[in-house]
Amino acid sequence: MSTPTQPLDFAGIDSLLDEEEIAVRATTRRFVDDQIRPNIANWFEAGTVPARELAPELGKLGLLGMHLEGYGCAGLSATSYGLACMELEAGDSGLRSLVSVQGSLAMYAIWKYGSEEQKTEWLPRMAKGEAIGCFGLTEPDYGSDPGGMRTRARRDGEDWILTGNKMWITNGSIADVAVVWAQTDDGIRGFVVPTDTAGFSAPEIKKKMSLRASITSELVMDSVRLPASAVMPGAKGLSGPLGCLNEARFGIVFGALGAARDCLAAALTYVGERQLYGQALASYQITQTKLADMSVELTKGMLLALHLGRLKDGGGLDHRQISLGKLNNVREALAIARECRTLFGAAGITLEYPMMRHANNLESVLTYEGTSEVHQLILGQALTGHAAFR
Ligand code: TGC
Ligand code: FAD
Repeated sequence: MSTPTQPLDFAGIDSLLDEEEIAVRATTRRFVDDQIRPNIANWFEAGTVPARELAPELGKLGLLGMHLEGYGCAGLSATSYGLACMELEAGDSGLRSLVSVQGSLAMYAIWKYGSEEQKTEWLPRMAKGEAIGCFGLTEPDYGSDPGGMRTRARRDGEDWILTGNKMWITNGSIADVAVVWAQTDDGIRGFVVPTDTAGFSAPEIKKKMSLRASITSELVMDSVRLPASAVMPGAKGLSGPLGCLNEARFGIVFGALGAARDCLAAALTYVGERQLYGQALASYQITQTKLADMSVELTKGMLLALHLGRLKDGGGLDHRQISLGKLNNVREALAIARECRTLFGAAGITLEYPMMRHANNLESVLTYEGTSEVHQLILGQALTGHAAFR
């Protein structure tokens, strides 16, 4: 029997988790409490994050590529991975991004589509956080519509010559290896590109108001010469990169709720302490209405995330169900972050409290991994049979 008394788990959803899931969550939460919370406001303000130092720590905890089997990866369940994402994003969406891009995009691409040589070369070091990966799909003119990408790889004898620009690439400037998607005579293919290859550069994008504790970059590929072995044999066509996005989107379904939970936790403490008109802010009906509604949305989002996790672990999760989860949970998390911010008045706009930082981060989360409109269109197509993208 669960008791509905935990403010942040009102429905007693914890009782649905198994021992492994609770242990992964506790370990990740401790890491975030010890290493992220004391520093995150400063990193966010400075627009930086010590990703190279954090990666080996995350690797030691088994959080990099944690849902993959073999090659030094932890081989844990999808639900455990989701719960870890939730704790990481309770710290900051930038931290979850670091882990998502490493494990669900760069490592997953190599794990799923790469040659044995590519897997043994990169995956063990990436799992340890000794090598960092990035995932280059988006281009300046092709974000929601990656099928139109202009980056091209052409054959030159046995070699490939890769030319083009990718935009908004998480971890780009610090990556040791870039998974880059390009048009070829044989359709869209993925390439494993060591970032020290001549002609490859990754200037960092600055002046961001969101995901400030995350590195975002452009990838410039100026006739990058690659050996024949650089292409990933298992991916042909857009379904290759989209298959990786399914993994990262799944993590976000849980992750976004971590940011929302962190905001609600801060708000519950604050409204109990803040005195207005001689009474605690918590004692007013309008405050309680806000808190109740946010608790309802957090609970619904968590039930949805857990259900999708169970489907994924059972092997029966459809990518359109992931779209449903990503659309709902990011949208509601952003609404919760903004609503919590109102409860703090002016104090809510500072980095003393997490709401504004989470809300600003969630603007990126709403956009990346498929914008909310793209996920609405995916659901619209599933519901009606009509594709309305074009
Ligand atoms: P469409 O014709 O529908 O599909 C092309 C081929 O792909 C297959 N497919 C999928 N396969 C696996 N998983 C999915 N989710 C799939 N969706 C479609 C489809 O069956 C087809 O296969 P085939 O064999 O017939 O060729 O493609 P479309 O060009 O009409 O595009 C559809 C659309 C809109 C769904 C897609 O382009 C899309 O999802 N756009 C959004 C792009 C996006 O999400 N980009 C994210 C970039 S990475 C990122 O943001 C990282 S942020 C990370 C962080 O910091 O956390
Ligand atoms: P656009 O596609 O230009 O969209 C603009 C607007 O038009 C949006 O509201 C969109 O929903 C809407 N729209 C698009 N198509 C339609 C349509 N058919 N009908 C109606 N409305 C439509 N990409 C990577 O490849 N790798 C990364 O690591 C990565 N990291 C990122 C990190 C950050 C911080 C951010 C912000 C982005 C990152 N991205 C990454 C890019 C991200 O995936 C794209 O920004 C996203 O896919 C949207 O593309 P766009 O920005 O070009 O917007």
